[in-house]
Amino acid sequence: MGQERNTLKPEGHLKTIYSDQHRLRDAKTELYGGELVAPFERPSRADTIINAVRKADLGAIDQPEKFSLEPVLAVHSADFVAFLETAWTQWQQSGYQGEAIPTVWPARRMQSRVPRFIEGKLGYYALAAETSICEGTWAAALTSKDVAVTGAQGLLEGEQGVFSLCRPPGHHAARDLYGGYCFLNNAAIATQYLRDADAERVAVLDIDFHHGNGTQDIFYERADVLFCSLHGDPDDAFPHFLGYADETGAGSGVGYNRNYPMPPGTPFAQWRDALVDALRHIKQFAPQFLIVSLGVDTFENDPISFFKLTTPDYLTAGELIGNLGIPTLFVMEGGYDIEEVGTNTVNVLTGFKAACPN
Ligand code: Q9C
Ligand code: ZN
Repeated sequence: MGQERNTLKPEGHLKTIYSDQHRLRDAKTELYGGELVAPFERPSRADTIINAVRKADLGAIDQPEKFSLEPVLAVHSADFVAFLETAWTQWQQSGYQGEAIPTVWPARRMQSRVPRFIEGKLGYYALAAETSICEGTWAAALTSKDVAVTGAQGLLEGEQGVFSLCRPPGHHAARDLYGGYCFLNNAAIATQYLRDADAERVAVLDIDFHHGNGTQDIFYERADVLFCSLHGDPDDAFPHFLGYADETGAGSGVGYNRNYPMPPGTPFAQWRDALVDALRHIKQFAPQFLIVSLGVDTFENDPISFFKLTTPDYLTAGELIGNLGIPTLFVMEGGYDIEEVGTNTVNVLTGFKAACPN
């Protein structure tokens, strides 16, 4: 693990990685309820969160370092990455005036070839239609990945807790799929980066309201990465087609995937019991590092979700995670109540810090 593991860090320090390049992702449209609305996943989310981090004085706020595509290609397919890189240009060159939204998919019994034309490509690589691609999307996604990998680098250098304020989020993005507001899977990229450094086992705990289908898919056949996700039952909640309790892994990964789907109206007490159970399995797994896909769309006032967590509950959640004493990287995912997204996020980090002083 290198000598740097013993480097002294200031007491109670939790470093944040942040870049205002997230603002390059500023779509005008989201297909929602049969209308094109202003996206829920908007720049003011990250602005509110970074302001709350500053106010709480959690620790240093660092700019990300720039990383190559290597850590991205360790998780995503090269054709998918090339698609994301060029999608906006191709869409514009086709003469369309609006933002790029898929309208056709390789449904059951159809071909799974990659079509030449952008309309076909969008459907091939999209898992859903709400996530419009616009100018600046790829640049923002690349920086979001840098924020995550810089956070992982912090863990390798001996930090006990780091917060990567990623935007756009990542956990719905699979090896060759985007959607659910996600393009590159920041948490999965950070996880693989730690594995490729010197960590034998890494656990991913996904507490965003939505199932982390992308992360699950990426690590589904692997025993070196334990994935646990607490989320709205896919019977009722996005992404609908993954996240059931009987998805426990495949091949050598059997037993290394755990889903905790919960119904509409789930209160903190029930959610906390699921968290405690997931943490018990993570402890048993004894990972060198823990990645938390941190979404606060579990909040009672979240506009697109159906759990009933309250602002103080996030302190408790952070404390329970911190009690594990595992070096932890928090990677920002969802949370759409702009008013409280900062306070709720910072409460998780504050609870963690209190339970797990450096
Ligand atoms: N009726 C993340 O939180 N649409 N993505 C939901 C609800 C997509 C959420 C529609 C939600 C994606 C990172
Ligand atoms: Zn979410």
